[in-house]
Amino acid sequence: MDGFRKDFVWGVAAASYQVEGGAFEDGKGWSIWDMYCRKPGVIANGDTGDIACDSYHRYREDIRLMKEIGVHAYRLSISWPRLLPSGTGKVNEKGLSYYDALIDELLQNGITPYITLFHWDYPYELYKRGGWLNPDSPQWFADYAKLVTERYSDRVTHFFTLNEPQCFIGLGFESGVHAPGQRLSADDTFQMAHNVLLGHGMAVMAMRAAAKQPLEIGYAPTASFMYPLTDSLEDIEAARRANFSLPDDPQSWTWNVSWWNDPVLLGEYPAEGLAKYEKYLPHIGQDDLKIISQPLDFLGQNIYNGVQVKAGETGEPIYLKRYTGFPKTALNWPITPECLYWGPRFLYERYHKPIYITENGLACNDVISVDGKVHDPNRIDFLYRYLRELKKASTDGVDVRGYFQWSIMDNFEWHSGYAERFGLVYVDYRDQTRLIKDSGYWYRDTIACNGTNLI
Ligand code: GCO
Repeated sequence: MDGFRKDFVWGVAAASYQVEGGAFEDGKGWSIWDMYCRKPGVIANGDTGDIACDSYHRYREDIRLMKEIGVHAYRLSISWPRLLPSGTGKVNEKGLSYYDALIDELLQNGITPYITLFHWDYPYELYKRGGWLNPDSPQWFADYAKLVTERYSDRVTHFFTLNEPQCFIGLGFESGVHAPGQRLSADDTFQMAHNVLLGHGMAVMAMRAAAKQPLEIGYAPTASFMYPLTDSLEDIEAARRANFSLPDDPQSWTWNVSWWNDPVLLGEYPAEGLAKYEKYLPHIGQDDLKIISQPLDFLGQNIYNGVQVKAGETGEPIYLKRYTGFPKTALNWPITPECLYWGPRFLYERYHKPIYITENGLACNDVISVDGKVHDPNRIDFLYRYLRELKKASTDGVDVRGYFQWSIMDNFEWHSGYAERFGLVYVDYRDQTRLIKDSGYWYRDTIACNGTNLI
């Protein structure tokens, strides 16, 4: 294929806690993020998601802006404790109605909703019961997935189960810089990870059973992707090896692709990890892998950056140092467009699943200029370079179905609070006014020509 498929999905993404606000309205229960943000000193500037972008009230305006940009799809997440204030049991009808209205508004504007079930705002009541360590936690998640499906699958057909398990386990329970801010042992984090994966599989089963029409279900992990220094077979193999290998440190093991993807897509934990982490692993039940590897329709993948690799003497990956002055974003993340070619390619070659890029973007120090506009040439340049790589992947035969830019608007960037601006739309938090940035108009033009401008 030359370039992107004709029905390529051009989307934008956001997540409930980062944009909604309405944190204590209409019967919503507390999430671990509502709690965590109240802890002194953990979030930049003492920010919270209590109000965020106030999308709980302003979603119509948000959707109007999406329409102006011309996006085909919106990847949103549902706040679990808004639907189930205690995480299980009693349902909050007002919470359900909020997403009814949001979905209907999207559909009326010709924008397809892609729903992520869980983007980190875990119900606090379940956390008090042990959260993902509780043996019932997979079932809790499956019950929630069933509720979502029963309510919305008449209108919504695309779902992702989990967003970035690497982060919500690694940052939440290993390094402790995200909610709930714990530092647990490797025994605990491996147990949690297994329960999370079981939860994913059980949710998929529950959704297929409750669906009112055939659904397309995927998963949205993240990764930093290694890309080869040259096109030599040796360098490519070294980069592939690096991408699917596992970290040695059991206290910081969650940053990897294969422990999270192989069980889901290949039905087995990677042998390297089974050997390396043997003494920390939980009991893995006989049918567990069958449950975890429920057939999926596609793989979602969040990709922001990567590391260049070359082959050493015996083919081993050598991670290359970046040159002085290497391009970086406002968050000091390296700008490495090649990861949007090699990431999808390596994933496709290993898992043979259609791919959506579920997140990609950058933080810039955007300001409203004297002319009243937001000029963000760095974001345009970044998106141009990254999307050009993704287009090349598609041309080279990788089944890339769509791309969700992160994010439709500036929002609550976790422990960085509102200090980092990731949006195509600028948000003035003093009064919640929204302004499409130059990059938003550039994205509109790119969508309009299906990426033929990416040369
Ligand atoms: C993710 C993150 C998003 C972040 C974005 C920028 O899914 O990666 O959780 O919520 O805001 O990645 O850091």
